[in-house]
Amino acid sequence: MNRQRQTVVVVGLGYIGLPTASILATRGHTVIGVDVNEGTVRTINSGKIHIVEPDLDVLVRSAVNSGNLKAVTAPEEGDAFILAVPTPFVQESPGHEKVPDLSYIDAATRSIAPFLREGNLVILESTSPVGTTERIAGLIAELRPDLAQEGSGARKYLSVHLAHCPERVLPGHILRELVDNDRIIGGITRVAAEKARDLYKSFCNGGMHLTDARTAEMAKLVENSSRDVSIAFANELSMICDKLGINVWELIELANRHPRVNILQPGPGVGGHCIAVDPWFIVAAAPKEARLIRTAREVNDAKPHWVLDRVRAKAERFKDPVIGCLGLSFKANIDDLRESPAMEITLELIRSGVGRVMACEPNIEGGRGDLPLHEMDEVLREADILLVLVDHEEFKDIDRELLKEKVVIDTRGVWR
Ligand code: SAJ
Repeated sequence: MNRQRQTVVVVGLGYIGLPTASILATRGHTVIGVDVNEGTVRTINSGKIHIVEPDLDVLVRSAVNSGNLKAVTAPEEGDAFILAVPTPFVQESPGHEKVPDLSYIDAATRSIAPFLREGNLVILESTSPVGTTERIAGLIAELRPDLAQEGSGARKYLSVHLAHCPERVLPGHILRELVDNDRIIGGITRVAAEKARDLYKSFCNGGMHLTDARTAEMAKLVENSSRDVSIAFANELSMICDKLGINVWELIELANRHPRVNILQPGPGVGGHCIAVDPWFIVAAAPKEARLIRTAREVNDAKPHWVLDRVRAKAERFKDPVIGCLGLSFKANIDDLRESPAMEITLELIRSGVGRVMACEPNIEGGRGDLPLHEMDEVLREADILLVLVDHEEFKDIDRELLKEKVVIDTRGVWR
């Protein structure tokens, strides 16, 4: 393992940047964490965290206490720079295409450019469309012509080393996966990939797979698209089975007994900030060719509307229906509401006045904005329609006797 200590500047202290900065600091590197949000910087410097992730608080506290991690609002000089900023998409109105928004990456690049020195390593970790690492190289060459070798194509002969090393950790298990997962490391040059590998080796036990930057960018997009397509297949099956009067959960269980079949689980839609976003980057780059990837996105995005139609149809039977929404987060046993289909469905039920909505989210205390939350017992007592939106552990052991008088719409197969 390479133990060479470096000064690492990590730009963006969110779900990926903060754990990465902290783990680097606890492995002996001097880490300068940069975030534009002053509140975030203050929180981290006091040894606390602004996001929810198991054990991250302990890691950050130990990194800050060691003196190796400090958070600041503007970059400084260092040996290596890691960019871990968001890459959302913007909805373009004319063709309703969704295109990647690279403004955070551009801003991060501009912010580090004045501090770059010859021989520095710059790593892009943010999930990015193919060509983004080259774009960063171009931007650096433009902003710092002194770092581009005279008379050459600036991108190719930049005297800083550039690599893409996409993050692949699963929210809820970030600290374990940061250490154990394999890494794909795509360098603009081979030397860049090797330098990035040496840095990751200081905390990562997984395999290191070196490639070029474009392949690494595409690999990350493909991983999440592959999962999206598989979930879309399960979601489509659930709608077909509903029409044909077949229990989709039993069907999938049986089909998965085939040695080469592994169907995923249907749900109310696909949430989170990754799988529902990244496939669009492929569609935007190759709209004619990416037909399956696009359709999968559309199938998954349409699922919440299908669920809403089913609730509306059942609600018609009641004069003043009480609808109990069980779960709001984007997946089981977390409190993260980003792009959550459960949240989308619950808010739409409230907005369209289908009935009185009682929402229950065991992982969140109190309420969420103007959405009051209820205890599970209360919802089970009062609801006419029980809508299961997330397969939280708490819902699995509910006494089936309590469900007998209810209309149950179980989008996750919790009570299959
Ligand atoms: N879901 C289903 N059915 C399934 C599996 C998932 O409906 O069988 C839904 C979930 O309920 C959730 C959504 O899909 O709404 C996404 O959840 P997830 O657990 O599949 O993935 P994320 O978004 O938490 O994390 C993914 C991971 N990617 C892959 O597994 C290929 C993670 O490794 C990535 O690092 C992360 O995206 C990311 O940051 O890109």
